[in-house]
This record gives sequence, C-alpha cells and structure tokens, in this order.
Amino acid sequence: HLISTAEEARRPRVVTPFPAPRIMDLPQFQGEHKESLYWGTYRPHVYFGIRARTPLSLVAGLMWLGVKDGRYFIRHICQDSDDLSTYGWTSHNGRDFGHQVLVDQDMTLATSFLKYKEDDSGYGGDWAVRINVQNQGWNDEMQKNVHLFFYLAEEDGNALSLGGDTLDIHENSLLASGLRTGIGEWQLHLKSKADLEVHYSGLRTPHIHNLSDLVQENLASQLIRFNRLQLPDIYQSSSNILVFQISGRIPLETDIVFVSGAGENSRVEERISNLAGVSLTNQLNKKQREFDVKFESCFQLADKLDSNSIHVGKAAIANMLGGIGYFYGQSKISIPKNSNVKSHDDFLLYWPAELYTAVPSRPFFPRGFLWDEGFHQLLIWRWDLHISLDIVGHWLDLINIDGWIPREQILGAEALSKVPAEFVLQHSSNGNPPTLFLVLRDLVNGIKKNKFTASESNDIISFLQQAFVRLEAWFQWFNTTQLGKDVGSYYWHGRDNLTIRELNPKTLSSGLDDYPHASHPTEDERHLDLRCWMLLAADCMNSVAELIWKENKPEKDYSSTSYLLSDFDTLNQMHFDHASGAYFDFGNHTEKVRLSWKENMIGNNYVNRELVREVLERPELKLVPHVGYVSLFPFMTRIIPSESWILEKQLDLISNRSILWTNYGLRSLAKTSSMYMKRNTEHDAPYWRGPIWMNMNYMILSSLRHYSLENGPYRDKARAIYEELRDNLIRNVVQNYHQTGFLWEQYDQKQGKGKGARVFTGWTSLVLLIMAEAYNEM
Ligand code: 6A9
Repeated sequence: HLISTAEEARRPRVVTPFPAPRIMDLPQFQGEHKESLYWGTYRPHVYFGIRARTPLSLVAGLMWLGVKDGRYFIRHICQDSDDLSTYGWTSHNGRDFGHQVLVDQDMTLATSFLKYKEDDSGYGGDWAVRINVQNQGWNDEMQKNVHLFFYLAEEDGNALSLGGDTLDIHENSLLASGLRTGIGEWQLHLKSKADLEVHYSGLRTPHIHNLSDLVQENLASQLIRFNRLQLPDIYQSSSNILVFQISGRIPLETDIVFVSGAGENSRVEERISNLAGVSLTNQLNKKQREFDVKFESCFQLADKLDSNSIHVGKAAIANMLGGIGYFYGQSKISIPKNSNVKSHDDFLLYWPAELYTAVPSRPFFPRGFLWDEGFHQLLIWRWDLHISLDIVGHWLDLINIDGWIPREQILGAEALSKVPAEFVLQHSSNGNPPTLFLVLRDLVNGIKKNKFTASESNDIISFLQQAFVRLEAWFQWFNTTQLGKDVGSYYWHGRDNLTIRELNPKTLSSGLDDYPHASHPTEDERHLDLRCWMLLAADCMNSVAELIWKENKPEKDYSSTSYLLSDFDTLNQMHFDHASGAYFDFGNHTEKVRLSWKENMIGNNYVNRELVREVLERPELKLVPHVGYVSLFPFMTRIIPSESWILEKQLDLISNRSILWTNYGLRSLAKTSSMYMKRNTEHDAPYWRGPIWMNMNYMILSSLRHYSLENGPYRDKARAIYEELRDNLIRNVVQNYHQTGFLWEQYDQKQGKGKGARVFTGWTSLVLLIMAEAYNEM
C-alpha cells in the first residue's frame, strides 16, 4: 500500500497518501478484532442492510411495499419523503445485535439482527435477521397483505445460485447459496411459521446502487402483463443479484438465516435451527438484556432520570452504533489552484480507500464528515473502545502527504448517489475542526485516571505511537496553511472575498457554515474558534507525546505552542472587548450591510432580479461584534482563570435571555447580533445564526461543569447555570423525540421545535452524555 517512487513522481501531491505505515495495519486491528467486525449493519443509508467490511462485499437488504392513499411505494433507501412516522434502532451494540422499529402508515416493522460464530462457521460467522410486521388498526383491504423484498447482491459480480426453481419454503428453506473467497460456501435460508408466498427475480448488473428502481421496474412490468403484484420468477444467467419477494398476511414474522462455511459435515441444519424460531427469540432476548445492562453500567441513568428520558438515551446510543457504516471508494478532489496538474476531468481521484465511520444522519447525510466524527466518538469510546479506535484509525489513514484530510467522504456509488453534484468536490485548501483531538484527549486522560484496563491502555498507546506522525502532519497542516498575520493568530482560509450575493461570506470549513465572521474576508482576520481548536490540538499533541515517548520526547515541542495559545493576556489583547465583556473575532468589518433586490436590464429589457449585498459603510479593521458560539470558545477551552471577572462576564452572556439563553438550550447567535436569524442569500435560510445545536451546547456545558467544580468566586453561579441548561436541553430533546419520533439536526430557539434534518442521530445524540454528565476532562 505504500506506493512506489516512480508512481509517486507521477501522482499529484494532493492525492498522495501520507508516507507512513497505516494505522489499520496495527496488530490490534487484525485477527479476532477484524473478524468480529466483519458482518454488520454497515449500510446506514438503507432502512435495513447488511454488508461485510471488505471493499467488494456480498450485501443484503430489505425493501417493502408501503401503501399511501391507495398507491404502492417501494421503501428501501432512507428517504425523508417516505414520511415514516418514526424509525431507528432501539438497541444496537455495534457488533452482533441490533433491534430497529419502523412505522410506515398503519404498519409497524421490526427488524432484528443477530450474529453468531460457531466452530464450523466460515470467516466472520453466521447471521440472522428477524422481520416482524404488525398492523395498527388498518381499514383498507390492500393493507392486510405485506410484500417484503429481501435481496442479496454480490458487488464483485460473482454469480449467486437459487435455492430451487420453485421456492416452496415449507418444503425446503434454502433461498440461495454461493461461494466467496474468505468465507467459503454459504447458504441463505428462510424460516417462518406463517403462510408465505415467495417469488424471486435474478438479475445481472454491476450497478447495485439503484436496486429500488430495478425491483420497481420488474414489478411494474408484471403488473401490466399479468395484473399481479409479484416478481416474475426469472433467473438471468449468472445473476449477481437475487431478490426474494416474501408475501403474506399481517401479522407476520419471518427469520432469514445466513450460514457461512456451509460445506459437508458443517452441521448446517443444526446451525440454521439455532438461528431461527424459538432459539433465535431466546438469543435476541438475551442480547437485549445484555444491551440494557451495558447501557446502565456505561451511563448510569437509572437513579438520575425518568424512563422517558432513558428511552431517548437508548435510542441515541443505538442509532449512533446502528448508523455506523463501511464505505469504499475514491473521493473527488478539485484540482488545486496554482498547481500544474493536467487532467481530463475537472477533478482528481483520491486513492481508493476504506472508511468505517458513524454518520450524522441516515436519510440526509449517510457518509463520513470529519468534524462530526470527533463528536460521535465521544459517545462511542465510552461504549466500545475498540470500535472507536478502529474508526479514528480509518480517518487518520485518509491523511495525504500534505497533512490534509478531506472533510466530507463520499466513497462509492451508493454514497455518491445521495449527494447533489455541486457538493461532491473536496477542496484541499479547506480544513474542518480537528475534533478527533477531543477524543484522543479523553483517551489520554482516561489512561492517567486508570479508567482503562491494562490491555486497553496498551492498545491506546500503540495506536497513538503509530498515529503520531500522522497527527503531527495534521497539526502542521493547520499550523502552516491556516496561519494569520500575527503570531498566535489563525483564520479559516478559503472564504470567498469576491461574492456579492452573500450577506456575509460563509466559512464552511469551520463547520459553522454561515456563522458570521468579518464581513470582508482578508488576511488580517483572526478567528477565535480556530485559535482555540489549535490550542486543543497543541495541548493534546503535547500530552500524547508525553504519554507515549516518556523520556525520549521528540524534538518538536508542542508545549510552547500550547503555552502561547493558552496565555490569558495575549488572548485578551487580541480578542477581548472590554465594553461588552465578550470575546470577538478580529477582521475587516462593517455592520452596515444588507441584501437588496437588483433588477438586471439589457437596454430597456428586464432580464431578471437578484438579491445582492449592499455595503453602506467602508469596512475597517476591528473586533467583529457578534456574540454567539464562536465568542464562547475561550470559555469552552477553559483559558479563563476561575477567579477572573471575565469569567463572570461569560456567565452573564450565557444566562442572559436577551442574548443567548433560551428554555431549550443556548442559541448559536445572540439575539442582539446584526446577523441574528438573517438569510444569507435568497436561498440560504439562517442555519448557525440562531438555532440551538447540541455539539456546541455539550462543549459549553462541559465547561460550566468544570467551573462549577473549580474553586473560585463564580463557582455557584456556574453550577446554577449548568443545572438549568442541562435540564433545558434534555427536556426539549426528549419532548421533541416523543412528539415527533425523531432526533433533529438543530432545535428552534423560539419554541424548541426540531429543525433541519430529522433522524439526525449524529451529534444530537450527545444528549445522552449530557444525561450521564459525562464530559471531557482536561
Ligand atoms: C449537502 C445535501 C440530501 C452541516 O452534519 C454534517 C454537516 C456538518 O459537518 C456541518 O457543520 N452539516 C453543518 O453545518 C450537514 C452538511 C451537508 C452538506 C452537504 C448535501 C444533501 O441533501
């Protein structure tokens, strides 16, 4: 995997891997660890899907026919427009068990997943899926039957064999079989007590990302020709896709069992019956109890919270783990400016890469996002350290020779099919907050405080030793490309300084998209959030170095950077505004901007009208007076000494209802800001200009908790605010969940209503850590 020198010479730097041993090649990620994570529900973009953590896998998935207003619809890929009233994992352990409930109109489907390895099993073991369908007071004849479609598809094109020409599952439960390198012979069986009809369709195509269309076309042509809603029972020669239509009357339950290593004398019959019927019920029940016990031992909520909240807490961790995906493919990278790269396309391809990662939202953003992932891991490491290390390792292996990691990972055709063209290309000038350091800092502190077993500590240390050069490169990337003019100043590079259509040019790389920085991007800017992220990074590098190198600390010294960035006086000189008691960005700025309609004419002919920005005053270099999440970064980073009057000022800003405080959490931008709830363009509604976001509230809450435990004059004040903010956040998310069936991307600051993407089970799930009062320690 290390590329040869000749190849390196031809390869543009931006798509050249960082030249160091991969983290995923560490022994801790091989052997039993790797095998134990082979099969899983790693296809978060579909309602239910299974694949292996290998580039070209045998994949499985479920579709069903939903009925709405007397019409049928294929349900398969998580789509908001399907309008399910709720869906998501109610339990999932990230490894061998999960239970999901989906409500589609009057129909409730439950999908359970169980994995089991026996001595006779092939690599990765066997698995079972239980599908249970219930109706809640249906009234329509059509709804008494349900049509499920369970499919298998070979991404590498291998042919799949059909169990028999006519599928009578009461005679013979075998649906399909095949052969795969690694796992040997395998078989798929259907076991059910219900009276089911099974039909099939075998297809051959390399494109498996539009399976819903294939099934829909198949069904439609049958409906037209024979007036029946049933797959044609046709098997194209060497089909690599098999779809089984399982139809029956509701209520209905069916088990689907996959056994690998299914050669002779491998006790296939016995293994299948162990994974179906009563025996499966027993195993699922046992796993469910284990999940509940582990949940309590990890988060200890039983004495703290009511059952409504605990229910949401469970959904949070279950969806975080159940949302973990495995992706494989090549990112598309825009050709860097000032490079002499020649390419036929307008992009370059990153090297083919695997990514095992959690995702922010199954229907909206079912792929990896760099800074989201750091927040996800704050939950995951507390549940399963080795899953977390595996995920962070995959991300750090994506670093290129310049120390850059693409922010959004769109790997493979399935992932690509979910992204509008204009968002696909990744720009190598753009960063994204290095939140993975939040996780690493937790792990280092956890070792210091003996939170881990000896073998876990060893794994973390060897991980960090292998990761260190990559982390250095990552740090260096920020510390060179994102530098500001003054010593110790940084700004997010790449803001558009030519645009006339934005009220305030966006800063997508910061992760806070439209949160207002200076009105006129220049090199004089100093961004408070990035400065604080750099402090976190330097501080973390320093403690990692101390932990893993002991006396032999390498030459590069992070303590001086960390010292410089945590210096209170310097911070105040560069960013503190005495008049308001707030911390601000610095830059070329005016408050006097507005959007107004401009009519475009050619001669006397009206062409169109557009919203453009008017600047009514010459911008000047000064502090940029927006109070909001960015101004709280020094507070979040705990640079402010606990006895300083400035701490009291921060507490006042936080708790002031006319500024940041609401009954549902803290606003992203103060009510008093000139950009508060302002649209950025005709089409861009306010996003980080008012609504409440959980990731930032979690960070602020962590610091409130910190100051409530430190000695100092404002300790009690911090405590009171902490308790109230925590209550507000939990109450509102729990209430929204019970009202709407979902966790949301953000919450509206006026009524607390969920906004943006639903089924946003990424950082909104941090509400569980807030329930558990599990925060980052420094
Ligand atoms: C748009 C449209 C189906 C925006 O949670 C992921 C990111 C965050 O990292 C970022 O901080 N979200 C936040 O401001 C969502 C980003 C979606 C961008 C891609 C594609 C697809 O529509």
